[in-house]
Amino acid sequence: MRLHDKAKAILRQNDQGGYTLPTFGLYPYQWNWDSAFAAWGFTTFDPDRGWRELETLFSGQWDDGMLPHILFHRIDPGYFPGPEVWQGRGPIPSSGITQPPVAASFMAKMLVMHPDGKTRARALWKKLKAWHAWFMEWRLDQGAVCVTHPWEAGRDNAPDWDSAMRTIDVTGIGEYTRRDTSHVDPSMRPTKYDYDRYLKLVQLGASVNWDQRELKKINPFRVADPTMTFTLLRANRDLRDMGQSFGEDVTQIENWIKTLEDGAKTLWNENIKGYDSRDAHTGAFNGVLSNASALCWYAGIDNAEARPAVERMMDAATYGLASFNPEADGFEPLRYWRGPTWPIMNFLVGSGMEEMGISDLADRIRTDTRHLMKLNGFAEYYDPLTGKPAGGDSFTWTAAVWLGWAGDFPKSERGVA
Ligand code: 9WN
Repeated sequence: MRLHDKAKAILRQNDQGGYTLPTFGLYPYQWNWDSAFAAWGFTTFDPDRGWRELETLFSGQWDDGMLPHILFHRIDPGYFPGPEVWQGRGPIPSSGITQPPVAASFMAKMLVMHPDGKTRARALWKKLKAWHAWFMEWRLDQGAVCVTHPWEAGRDNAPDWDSAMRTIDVTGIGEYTRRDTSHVDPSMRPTKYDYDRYLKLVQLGASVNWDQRELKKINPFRVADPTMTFTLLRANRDLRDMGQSFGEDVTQIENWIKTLEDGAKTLWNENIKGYDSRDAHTGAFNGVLSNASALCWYAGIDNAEARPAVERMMDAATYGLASFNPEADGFEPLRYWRGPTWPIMNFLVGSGMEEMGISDLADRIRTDTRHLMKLNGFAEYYDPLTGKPAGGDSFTWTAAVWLGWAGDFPKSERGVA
């Protein structure tokens, strides 16, 4: 089977009728940013199914605008923590945290690929705006966007969180059984130390019914993060442009963009000459160069000073952009977000570079990403030194990245509008 057809087949196989699993077994629910990638991937060959993915995702939106990171449509004992631990308070069972807001940006691409979807896009636009407003109300620190749980950034065990994780007291979390390590090799997953803290943060959130005002007072974990800041900045630009074309008043979104542009500046760490995460409680930078540091171009920030460190990271890997600087202590090429290269991040970074005219690096990232898939299929992530596939396989968002960007076909046929 042609790789292109295999990619489509993965989306079809993981389709649960209205939403798509990231992969069978390991992730048996609908995940927020995975779904945005899935919607875009579907739109390359089945636009109606693409729009439906986003509509199902927003059917789980909370009344305060928050869009959960997991929607538990049908209970599956193969994943922990499930809805009984999270105690989300939305219209359908869900987690209590969110994920990087990439949905508006994928919707903008979908609209270019399928202009007939305009009526559906207009209905989603208002929901997207409510979600972005929630971020702007609850999650800013000096204009940068904070995460309140490592899972929110989508980069679960990134070294960015290490120092804030040390402040979490896990006394009394109780016994629990992880499920992830029964699906994939434990050496590729976060450790028990990490999971204890992930769970404690869930228990804390549930204890205040996920009230953001209360949570802000009691949560030891609040980190201003480049993933969230750059994706929200980009998403607001796309939301504004779509809003203008729909005849909406976009003044408020313009103000959000200015706030986030200023906030992004506060993530620049002169010591590492790169964008870094910052503990909102202590004000201290974490000193971490990651693939999220390279999302500035995706956010429309053309900072020439950011290029050398990113290029060095690329030179130190064989394939793509590692999730953590390969030259740093603690780099682990196969452990999740502490080293592996992730096609979805390669797409966000690479397409951002492409748009901002940094074509040499963009081409490198795209070519590397294509090679990884040609050599080793549609894995969750890959060793950036050897290309070895790791984590879950037949992965939805990896297949979507092939269909929309990395595949062997001309730019005019790609989903990059
Ligand atoms: C927790 C689904 C998700 C991705 C995240 C990735 C991983 C979950 C987990 O899988 O996180 O949300 O259980 O490990 O880190 O980015 O959305 O693919």
